[in-house]
Amino acid sequence: MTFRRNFFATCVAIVLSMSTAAAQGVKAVNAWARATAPGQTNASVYLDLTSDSNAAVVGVGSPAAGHAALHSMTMSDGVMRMRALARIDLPAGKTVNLSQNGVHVMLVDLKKPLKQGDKLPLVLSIQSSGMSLTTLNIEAEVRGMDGSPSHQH
Ligand SMILES: [Cu+2]
Repeated sequence: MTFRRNFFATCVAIVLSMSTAAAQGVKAVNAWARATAPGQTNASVYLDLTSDSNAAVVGVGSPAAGHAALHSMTMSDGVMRMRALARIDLPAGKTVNLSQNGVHVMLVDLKKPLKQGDKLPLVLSIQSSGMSLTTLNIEAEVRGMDGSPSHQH
């Protein structure tokens, strides 16, 4: 079983690295997530995105999680509300911060806990203004658990 699992993980890694390159003109920096608390199986990932031309993030995935989604979060009357987003627009030349406004990447069903210093792989689907789709592979840095508490769903 161990061998089969490792073999599968290697295949996924190769496929992901082959689809890199692409997503011309879109830069992702400062990608990070908090280390998970014991028993926590979901995580929010934050990053800053800048596109040379009008584009949008239209999907997200991660080999480290069973499911990934684009989310927005708002507080109203002290209650945290989460909403799935179909897309995050990236206006030309403007840096979009996922974290301000509560927009984040949500990972659900983490395959293992996130520990400080880990690299967390993410694959973003980017749609250009010409409607073509490309993928952008990034690695988020796992930071310590200090700071505001991560939310649960
Ligand atoms: Cu969320």
